Amino acid sequence: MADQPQSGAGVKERVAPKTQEPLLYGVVLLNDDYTPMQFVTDMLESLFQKSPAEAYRVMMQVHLNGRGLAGIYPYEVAETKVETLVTHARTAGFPLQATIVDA
Ligand code: TYC
Repeated sequence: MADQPQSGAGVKERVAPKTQEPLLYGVVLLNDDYTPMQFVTDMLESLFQKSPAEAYRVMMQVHLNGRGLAGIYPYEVAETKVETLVTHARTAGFPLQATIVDA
């Protein structure tokens, strides 16, 4: 049939998926000497949806090793998590810091 596209004649036979998975980024908490352990644990539970045991484990990882992964998100979500975390920390008078890294 003359009207049918012929395979191998420059017609795309496979089409790329229309949606792409978003790139993911890690929110990494940084240690300091002043933010209370309980505050960090509470934020890991409330903002990063960690169980109490996992929140404590991550907090201790940061306390002992200097940094630790709080969660993995699309970039804008990671940015908002950091903003919310830092706002809560400053309001409470603590210097807690977090950074965004490639996941
Ligand atoms: N090092 C802090 C203390 O001894 C606890 C702490 C843990 C601070 C994790 C920040 O991201 C942090 N009170």
